[in-house]
Amino acid sequence: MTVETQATAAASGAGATARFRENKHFAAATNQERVSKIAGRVIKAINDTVLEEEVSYDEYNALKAWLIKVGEDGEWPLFLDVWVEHSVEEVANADRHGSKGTIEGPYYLPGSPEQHSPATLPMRDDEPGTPLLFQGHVTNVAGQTLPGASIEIWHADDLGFYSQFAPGLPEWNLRRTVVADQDGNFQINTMQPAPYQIPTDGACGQLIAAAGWHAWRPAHLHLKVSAPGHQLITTQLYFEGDEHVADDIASAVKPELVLAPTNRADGVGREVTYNFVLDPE
Ligand code: MBD
Ligand code: FE
Repeated sequence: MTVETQATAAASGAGATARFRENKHFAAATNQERVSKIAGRVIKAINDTVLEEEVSYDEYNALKAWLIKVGEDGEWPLFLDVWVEHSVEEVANADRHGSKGTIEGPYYLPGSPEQHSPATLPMRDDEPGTPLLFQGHVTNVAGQTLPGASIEIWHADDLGFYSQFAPGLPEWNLRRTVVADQDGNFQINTMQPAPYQIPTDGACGQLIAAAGWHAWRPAHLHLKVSAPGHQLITTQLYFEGDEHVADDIASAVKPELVLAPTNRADGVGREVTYNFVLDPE
């Protein structure tokens, strides 16, 4: 048994909650009209559900106990990112003409070590999985190369664990900020990630089991791509043939984001090209 299999929902949830508090600085809600309208609609949607489904006291108390447990397990970031963030992202990126974005998820960490392309993500000597060369270039919507582009990349290992959210992994395992060359080209060597199951032993897992759903996300690379004068895009890339591409628990797959890697001529793993297009600021 590797150390990663000792990861618990409560440990990764506590980590995700702590990182959210550290890293996300947002203005307090000051627009009373917006708060009243949005909170009012959410409360009404819950009440409509109770009335239409004739929710019992047993069911109401099960909900109350479960909501308490989501907090105790630190799983509010996980719950919201899995079941709500995709709609927030759809609204936020509706006007973009460049590359498609998708959700950030709960396991991003700012400040990963920087490396100029060609780069190799930090990994263990015996990192399991199939080597993957991920390459491409970064342009604006007119197709012009963007010097100074950078690609933050993070992903789970072959067992589905993210560094700093599971015990026993090197601090920045499979996380890097890659600086593209003067022509906006990048080459990143990593391991192809595996399909990913969200923690099953916490409150979110309890809901999934109780509802008879599944806990899987397709294998994915997470990315934040930026260049001076352009809007940063937060996205994910998936892999053709993965059964969960059509059935992602987080509803975060878009057809434009599915890669089809091929075997490398030198026999060492797989390679794939994906080009990013950034919208102007
Ligand atoms: C993940 O790795 C992820 O990307 C999302 C959105 C939710 C849970 C775990
Ligand atoms: Fe993820």
